[in-house]
Amino acid sequence: VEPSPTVPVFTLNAYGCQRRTPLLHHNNVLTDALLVLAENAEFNEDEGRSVAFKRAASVLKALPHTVRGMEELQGLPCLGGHSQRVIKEILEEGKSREVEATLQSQQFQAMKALTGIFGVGVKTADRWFREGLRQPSDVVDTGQKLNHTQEAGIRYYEDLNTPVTRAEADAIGQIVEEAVQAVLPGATITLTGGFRRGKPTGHDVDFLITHPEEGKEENLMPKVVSWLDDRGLLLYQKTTRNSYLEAKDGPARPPHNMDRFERCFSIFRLDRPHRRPEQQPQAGGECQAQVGGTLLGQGSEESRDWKAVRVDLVVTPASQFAFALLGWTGSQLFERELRRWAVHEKHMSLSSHALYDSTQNRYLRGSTEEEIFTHLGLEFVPPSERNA
Ligand code: 8DG
Ligand code: MN
Ligand code: MN
Repeated sequence: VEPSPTVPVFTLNAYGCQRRTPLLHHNNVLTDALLVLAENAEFNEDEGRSVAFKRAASVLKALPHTVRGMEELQGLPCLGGHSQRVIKEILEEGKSREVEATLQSQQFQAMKALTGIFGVGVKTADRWFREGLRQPSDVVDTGQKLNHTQEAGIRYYEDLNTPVTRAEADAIGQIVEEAVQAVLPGATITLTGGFRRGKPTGHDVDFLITHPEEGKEENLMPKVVSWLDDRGLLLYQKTTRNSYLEAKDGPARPPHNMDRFERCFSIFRLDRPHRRPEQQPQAGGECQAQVGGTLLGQGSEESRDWKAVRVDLVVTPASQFAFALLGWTGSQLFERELRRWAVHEKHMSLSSHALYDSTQNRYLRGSTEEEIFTHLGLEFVPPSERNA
C-alpha cells in the first residue's frame, strides 16, 4: 500500500505489554471477527494460529480510532497476511466469509457449547463432538462418564454461562472478606482478574488473599474453605495446596505459567437480592444457555433464590503478592506478552511468584507492580489499560 500523507499514521509497539489497551475501543467489528477465528483455532488445538489472531485483534484494540481503510494499518505490528485479508474483506464487504462460515459451522457451535461446561477442555469436547455430541444435554442423555468438576459444570451450566455482574462480584467479596477475617484477622483480600481491569461483567470472580506478616498465610485456604462450606456457601470446591517450594525443579526457573500457590477453584452459592415480582427478569432475558435448567438438574428458575458463581481464590505470601497481583490481573494475552517480553528482550523469567534475571543469576525483588514494570524496563500500564 502506498503511503498517504492524508492518513494519520499511528505506530504501536510490538508487545501487548508495551501498549495501553482500554476496555472500550473503536474496532469491535474487526476484533470480534478476528477473535472468532482465534477461538476456532483453539478448538482445533492450533495455539500458534490462535495467538496470532489474538495479537492482531489486540493491536486493533489499542488504536485510538476506527479503522476505515487498509492504508491506516501501515506500520502496525502483528497483522499477518491472514488477519489482513479478514480485515480487508470486512472493510470492503461488511463481513468476512470465513468468519461467517465459522460461526455457522456445527463444529464451532458444538465446541463452544461443550467447552462452556466448567471442567471440559478442548480435548474432551473434541472427543465428544466426534462421537456426535453437540450440546450439554447430549452429554447427559448419552450418559458420559464425568468427573466431579464436570458434574458441577453440567449441573450449574446455565448460571455459569450467565455473566457475573460487578454487583455480584462485590457481594462475593463481602463474603470472602468475612470468611478470611474470621479465620485469620489482619489478612486482606484483593479483587483481581477482569473486574480489576474495569470489566463490568466476568465469567468468574478472582481474589488474592494475603497477610502482611510473611508465613501467617500458610494453610489459610483449608480454613477459609471450611468456614464457607460450614455455612452452605460452596456448591463445589477444589483446593490445591502450595507446591512452590517443594517442587522438584525448585523455585529457580518456574517453567510454565501455572503457578503453585494455595488455590481454590470454587462455585459459590450466592443469594439473589430479594426482588418484588414485577422486578423479576423476563424468562430467558439474561440467559445465554440453551439447555433447560430442569433437564440439567437446576430446578425451575422461579423456585431458586440463588445463583451459582465461579470464584477463584489464591493465597499468596506477602513477598510474592505484587507478582501474584500482576499475574492474576490479566488479560491473558497481556500476561503472555509480559512473559514473552521478559524472556526475549530482558533475559528474565517472570511468573506469578517471582522475577528471575538470568544475566545476573538472581531474583529481583518487587513489592509493587510498578517496581516489577521498572525491572522489566517497561512503562507502567495501569490495570484498566491491560485489556490486551
Ligand atoms: P473473566 O473472568 O472476566 O472472563 O476474565 P479474566 O478475569 O481476565 O480471566 P480469568 O480466566 O479469570 O483469569 C484471570 C487471570 O488469571 C488471567 O490473566 C490468567 C490468570 N490465571 C488463570 N489461571 C492461572 C494460573 O493457574 N496461574 C496464574 N499465574 N495465573 C492464572 O486463569
Ligand atoms: Mn476472571
Ligand atoms: Mn479466574
